[in-house]
Amino acid sequence: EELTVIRKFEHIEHCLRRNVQAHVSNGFEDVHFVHTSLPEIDKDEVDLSVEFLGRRFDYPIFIAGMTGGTKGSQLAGRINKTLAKAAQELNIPMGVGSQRAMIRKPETWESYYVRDVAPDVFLVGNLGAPQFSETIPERYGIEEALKAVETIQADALAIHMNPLQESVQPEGDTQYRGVLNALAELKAEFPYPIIAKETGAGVSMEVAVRLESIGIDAIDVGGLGGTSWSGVEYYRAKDEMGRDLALRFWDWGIKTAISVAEVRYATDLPIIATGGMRDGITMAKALAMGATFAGVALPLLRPAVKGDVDGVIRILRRYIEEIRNAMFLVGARDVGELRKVPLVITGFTREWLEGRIGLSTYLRRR
Ligand code: FMN
Repeated sequence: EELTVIRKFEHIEHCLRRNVQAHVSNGFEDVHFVHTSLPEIDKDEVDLSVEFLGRRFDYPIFIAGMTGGTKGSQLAGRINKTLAKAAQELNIPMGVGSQRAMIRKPETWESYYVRDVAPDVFLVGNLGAPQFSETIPERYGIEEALKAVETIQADALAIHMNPLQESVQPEGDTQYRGVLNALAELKAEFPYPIIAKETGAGVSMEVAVRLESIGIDAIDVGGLGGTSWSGVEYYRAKDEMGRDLALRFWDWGIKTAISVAEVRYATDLPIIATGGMRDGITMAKALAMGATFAGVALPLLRPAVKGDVDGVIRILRRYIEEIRNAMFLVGARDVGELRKVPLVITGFTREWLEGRIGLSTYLRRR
């Protein structure tokens, strides 16, 4: 019972103390804008707002879910409230971390609760896909999903798909049988939007098509190239076998840039491009490729553990100004226009996409 709680605490420690990022890029270095010497717009008129699930947001950045339910609840509560204050100030959405600890120990609910400091923020709850597997006798269903959303007055629920992380940790939940079916049943009854999210290994077009077919409302691609959960598990491993396995799979997955292209090509779902998004030019590329948001987790953790709201906002404002500048330099007045600017795709990303999708069709209709 204590395990889930302690595990989350260890994750945060390793994320702060070690390098837990992928050793490979998220692919956006293969995506190029074409500089425009005559943008024919004023930089001041660039509008960064986006629409998502019926709401308007001032900026195309999503604070990805990280925590909740850690030991004593103090640390997690501080992180979530700090992120929430920044999200409220900027009018951008945010997620909380896995609410499994809260389902098990309802008294930890306050560590996920941010409505007192962020009354208007678009808040996304979080549960894990394996908990819905038919293999688990006490599997989650609509009751747990409602509890996750309503206890914290969230606006939507994220279901994280993390088979990579679970498969390389000793106590991992590697039951994934019947998850799609369970999510289809949940979606049919559940009154809130559901976002399916990966956690660092990316979503393929085949998976995206299945998620769209059961009515999932959006996909956070959570691609390879940022935080590596195998990396985190490598540091947590208890023996050599565990370390070897985690190390071998450290860079497993679909890069974020590639995942965005695949999901955009194969579905009409709104996309959150998370995974190694560390600057505004990269974020602008993700938006141009068809994402509605760039999602960020790890870079915000350090100021958030200190309760440094200004520190979180400073990082986000830097991204925002870099996105704005990139949009000006390609003559895009808003994110809609950004999706129509020419993009050049080279290297590994081009090769991958040529093998998997109609690259020119995708580039035309992204
Ligand atoms: N994703 C989840 O869906 N549930 C979680 O509980 C969760 N916990 C996380 C804790 C930490 C400390 C970090 C850094 C990430 C966590 N994530 C979790 C994954 C992030 O939402 C995100 O998908 C991933 O870290 C990639 O983004 P990044 O490269 O910007 O960190």
